[in-house]
Amino acid sequence: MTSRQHHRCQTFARHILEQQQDWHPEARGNFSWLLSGIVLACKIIGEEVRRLGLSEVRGAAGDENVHGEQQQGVDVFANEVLMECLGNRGNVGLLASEENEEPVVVLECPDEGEYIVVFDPLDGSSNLDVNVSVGTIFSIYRRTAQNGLSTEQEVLQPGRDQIAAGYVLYSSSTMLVYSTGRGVHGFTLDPTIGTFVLTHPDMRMPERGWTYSVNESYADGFPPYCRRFLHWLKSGEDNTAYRSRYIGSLVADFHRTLLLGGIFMYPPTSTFPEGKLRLAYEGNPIALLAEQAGGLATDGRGRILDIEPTALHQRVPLFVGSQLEMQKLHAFIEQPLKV
Ligand code: AHM
Ligand code: MG
Repeated sequence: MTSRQHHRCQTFARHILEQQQDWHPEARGNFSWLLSGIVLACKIIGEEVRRLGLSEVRGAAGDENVHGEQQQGVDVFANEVLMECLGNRGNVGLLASEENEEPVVVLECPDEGEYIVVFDPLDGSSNLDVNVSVGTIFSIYRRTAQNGLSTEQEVLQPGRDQIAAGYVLYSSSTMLVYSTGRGVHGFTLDPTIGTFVLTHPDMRMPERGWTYSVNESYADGFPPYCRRFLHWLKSGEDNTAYRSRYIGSLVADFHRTLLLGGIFMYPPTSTFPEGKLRLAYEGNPIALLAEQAGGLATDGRGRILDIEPTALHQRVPLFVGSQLEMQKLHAFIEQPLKV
């Protein structure tokens, strides 16, 4: 077998199976079946995203297409595809989406519906009009099976209890990056065989980077510690020479930070005093991946993964990146980093 053929056989499904055999030999394959639902949904979403530029195929939400049918926003489409592909797995109890007000109960009984999947179906979708990368973010919890909890309370678990998290980045190539708490692994969709193959095993975020990523147009409304940190990043002090990179699409901005190190920030602003990003759909899954890759993620006070959530759609300031930049940020906050 040539090395190319060998490489193509290292598929996501095989990787999951091997992990299961190594860590959970008793497992019956339920979790793998759930992940395959996410993979299927993301392939369908990725295909739709790729065809978006063909405006006669899909216009803006609310428009009519050539057949006189109402157009659906691609984010609504992505939400429906994930709901469908996960709702029929037979082991998902609850689905919570950034697009839905309330969680959806798929299987009432926790013995059958043992998993909770939380997702942002198409993050950064406003960028699609200008052909910029977007992503799907997901996070998986186990049902706690405690009596008397409402559906929302069941979903409101701290990020440290995630049993898996990841994202799919729809870009020049489509990439799936995930963690089950045993490192971070990246797979690239090979379009010729329609399969995700392992291209980035055991991803590590560099100890430091040379890039900072923040929407600096809001800087006047950032907290003073954040403005001081920005000043340091740009000052060249301590032999630093940082570059600024901001796409405005979290999955893409985080993916770069994961590969190259540095820091991504969405601090509190005057418009969003609690930050703009959502704890459940964005903060927690990204924080799990960052920590598993050797980086850090905080809200400026403490670890994102330790926040006890109080509402499904709650927002959170997000600072995530390499050890060095995160330590330096916290020196400006004068809040020792307790992680
Ligand atoms: P969305 O969930 O409405 O798509 O918003 C989330 C996006 C993130 O992808 C990105 O990090 C952020 O919004 C950018 O916000 P801003 O335009 O304020 O910089
Ligand atoms: Mg989002």
